[in-house]
Amino acid sequence: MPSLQQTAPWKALTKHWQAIHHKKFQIQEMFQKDPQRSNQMRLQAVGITLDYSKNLLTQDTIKLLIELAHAAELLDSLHKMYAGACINSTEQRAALHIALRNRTERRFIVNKQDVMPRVRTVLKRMAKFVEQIRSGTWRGYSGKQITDVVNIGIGGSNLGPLMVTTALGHYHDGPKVHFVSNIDGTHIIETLKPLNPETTLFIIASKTFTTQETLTNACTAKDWLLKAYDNNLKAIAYHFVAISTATEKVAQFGIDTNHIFEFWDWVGGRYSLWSAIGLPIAIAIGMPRFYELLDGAHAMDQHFETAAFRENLPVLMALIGIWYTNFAGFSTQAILPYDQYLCYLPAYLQQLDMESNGKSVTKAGKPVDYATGPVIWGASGTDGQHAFYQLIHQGTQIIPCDFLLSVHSHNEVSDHHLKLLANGLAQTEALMRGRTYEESYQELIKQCYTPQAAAALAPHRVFSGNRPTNTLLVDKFTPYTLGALLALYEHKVFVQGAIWNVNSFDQWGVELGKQLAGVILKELQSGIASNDHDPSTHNLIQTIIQQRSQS
Ligand code: G6Q
Repeated sequence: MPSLQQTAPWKALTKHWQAIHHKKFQIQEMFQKDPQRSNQMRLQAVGITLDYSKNLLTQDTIKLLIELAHAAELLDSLHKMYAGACINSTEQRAALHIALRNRTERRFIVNKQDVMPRVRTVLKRMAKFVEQIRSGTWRGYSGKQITDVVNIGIGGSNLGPLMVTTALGHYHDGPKVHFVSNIDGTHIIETLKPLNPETTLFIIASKTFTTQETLTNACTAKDWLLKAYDNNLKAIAYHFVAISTATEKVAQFGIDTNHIFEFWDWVGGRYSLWSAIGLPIAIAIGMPRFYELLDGAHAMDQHFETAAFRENLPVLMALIGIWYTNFAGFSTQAILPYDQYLCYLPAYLQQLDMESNGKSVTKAGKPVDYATGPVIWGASGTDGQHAFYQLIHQGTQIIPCDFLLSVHSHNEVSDHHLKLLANGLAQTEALMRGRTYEESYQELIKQCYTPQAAAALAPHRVFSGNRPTNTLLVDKFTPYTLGALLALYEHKVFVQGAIWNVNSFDQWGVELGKQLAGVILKELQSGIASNDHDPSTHNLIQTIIQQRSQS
């Protein structure tokens, strides 16, 4: 395969962007020139409608982007993932999160073995446990029913379950579920404050069971529990379960090995909410609804695998992202869900995308000579409108946005939802339409400004417009549609990684900081700062040591 920049479609796309830019392409004009644009740039699959017509592109752009996908052998990468090949080459692992939500008899093979029997066994064990907790047959050591579940995990062992549990808040009918991730003692102390140890269950979620934050929080939780039970170690078995691939380490920590929910090295942390890592979700909403979440994701997996690129939601969204990142030079992307329940979605997608594609070497370890993963950020609407949207509308950077809307709300109270929808749609329209100087000036005159005052104010009220957005519309954010939506973004990230030829499934960038933190921790504990640091870090360590010794 030639280097990406040397391929014919890449060269054509570079010229194509220059032409679009040069001609001052206006999305609004494209709607006038092509009455079919809105219908043709709209795609529906698995309950999700994607309107991508308000983008800086034409049908020719899509055609060229699809050629780029072919030149980058996307289909081959897709088949490799579905075949359980070792696509996470730096860690010698497959990436088979699709197997976790496989709802058919299909086999998924890793190292010549079908993983599906083990997947189903764990799901059955989860179902039994979830039922015991929710029905109250599982009791704490003193015989009381569990009212609160605290998930202790971080990164992929936290963000996915936290986001989905919150996103499906409407369906909660089990014990209250809490999440502790940060090593900052405040997180666990504030979480435990209102809880009763006798009615609290801890889930220690860690793939490796070596993560400093999780193990530190788990130890604090254990101390808190044992204090309530006069240090009676027997209580641990009633109040602690673990989700991990590292059975021995869990046992060393003191958790009963019968209370371990297993997953496997072919499940990446940020792709793991579909595995036993989803246990807190299932406890909150019940197993049937957890299965619906898997069903939605599975339906999207099938769509991704079988739909032609032109009709393929993840592929199209990925290609539009590549168009902006590599040819237009837009380096960030905003995720704007108009749904309060989806408040953690931007943070979740931030990890999914930035940890997967924030890479600067190819799979072969050679430096890339093109941009890779963009900065992903955002917040739920309408709050963002009163905060950072200013920059999206009038700033000097162009920020492509994904607007996520639902036709119906779980909370149809008075006209809240229509107002929410009106705001979301209005933003996409305003971003595209903009407002000229003349329009601003005339509006001000109508509002009885003097011509002089109107002329002074009008430039501040000009919106350049022509700012690109995708709109994703679902009927309602149910477990099924949420599952489909998350799988859509997972595959979008996969497609981009495949085209950029980076390994989307490793995360070596988190290592160095961890190593250095270990060194600094020893110095903070001993009160002796070494001279091995740069002067800035050394001085900061010194200052902290001095100030802590005075208090
Ligand atoms: C995700 C990353 C990372 C990981 C956490 C927690 O893909 O690998 O976010 O999930 O570092 O790791 P453990 O689950 O091993 O504690």
